[in-house]
Amino acid sequence: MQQLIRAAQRLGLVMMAVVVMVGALTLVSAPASATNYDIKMGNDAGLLVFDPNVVTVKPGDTVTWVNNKMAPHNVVFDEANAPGDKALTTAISHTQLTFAPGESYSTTFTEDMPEGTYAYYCAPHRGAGMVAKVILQK
Ligand SMILES: [Cu+2]
Repeated sequence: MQQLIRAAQRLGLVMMAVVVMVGALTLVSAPASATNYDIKMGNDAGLLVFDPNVVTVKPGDTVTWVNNKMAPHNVVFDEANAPGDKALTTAISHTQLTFAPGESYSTTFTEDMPEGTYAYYCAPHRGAGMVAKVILQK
């Protein structure tokens, strides 16, 4: 009988250890939830702006630019106004013009990208003030 009790106690300890370990693993491996930010190209009132024109993202987050009004638009990141080099700003730019409403493209900001403010503009409307930024915060 005592042996049985001891065995049951040991089993209880093992079960507790398993629960604690699984719990710890879950806490460590839980991925930070990635967020998607939609940015309208041309706001609802028909102004030549990105709306919103500033978004702050974390690594893993995605920014999606959606053609809204006053096309054509595009998204050009400028290495002079970004923490990354030309290769990076070229890689995250979308120079192809969008014409149709609802057309979109996305960029995911990743852990290997330097933290900071990434300024971008719409090439056809830069002079009209269609400029904006993505702030990558780690
Ligand atoms: Cu534009």
